[in-house]
Amino acid sequence: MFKTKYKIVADSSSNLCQKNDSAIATVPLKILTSEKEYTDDASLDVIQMVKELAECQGKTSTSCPNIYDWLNAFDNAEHIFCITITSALSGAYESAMQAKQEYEKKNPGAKVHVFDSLSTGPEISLMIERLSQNIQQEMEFNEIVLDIEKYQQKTHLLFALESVQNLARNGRIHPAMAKIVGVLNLRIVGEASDEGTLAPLHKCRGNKRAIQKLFEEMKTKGYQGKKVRIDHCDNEASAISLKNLIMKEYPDADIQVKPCRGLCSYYAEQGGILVGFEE
Ligand code: X90
Repeated sequence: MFKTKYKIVADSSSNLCQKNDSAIATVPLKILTSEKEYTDDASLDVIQMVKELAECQGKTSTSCPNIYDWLNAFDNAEHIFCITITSALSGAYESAMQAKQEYEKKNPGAKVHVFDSLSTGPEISLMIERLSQNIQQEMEFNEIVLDIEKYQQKTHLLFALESVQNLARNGRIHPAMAKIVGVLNLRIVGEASDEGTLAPLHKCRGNKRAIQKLFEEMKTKGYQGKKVRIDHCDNEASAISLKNLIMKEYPDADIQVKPCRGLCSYYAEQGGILVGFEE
């Protein structure tokens, strides 16, 4: 017998943290140093981790959930919608697909669909919100899958980063891109590409300029006043100035700001801003 009918399971790159037995569960990635392992769950003190990492001399890295982490989070539900960080940069999608196969084999009648977000953070939040709505409206499993795939075409992720050291050191960006950042007061503004990789768009001097560029890029990509989700790494002030800038032109826009959890904080680094929005 199944415990629940529907369940949404995402990884911690979504910047949400929820227990395995809640309707939306999040599965932690890990951040590793030579001395310590940080599990990106509710018990992680993210700001403390960012501080410790800044002082850390040695090599650091991350690891994705394994098949058993996913299976535990599936928690005996009948229908599971699973969303992972982009498969272009992480093994999370692969391990979730293995978990799906295992789970469906072991639980006849169970259905698991794994979405490759080709993105991370706030764009995953938007997908989760849409999934919750669809479940509430009692749409069919296959209908929900199709709706989310269509929705994904209409959502985007932009970012502004002050440092891309951790991305470069772990081979997640082209070395040429790492060279152009890291200069004092320079921000890189970019997007999640259609292939789910980081694509740089602009170099900006200073925070204010970066925020303006983010908003310009949003409009170029078709933003017209719908939902925006802004996740920041220890930079609420910039997140709020972006929110205010958007509200000046679109006073009724539904905009929410939240801090990054561990995985996004590690890669977006101190000051980083991620923006997910609907066109
Ligand atoms: O499996 C693992 O160890 C996780 C690797 C994740 C690598 C990339 C994380 C990026 C986090 C940085 C800015 C937004 C990037 C958008 C990419 C599509 C956030």
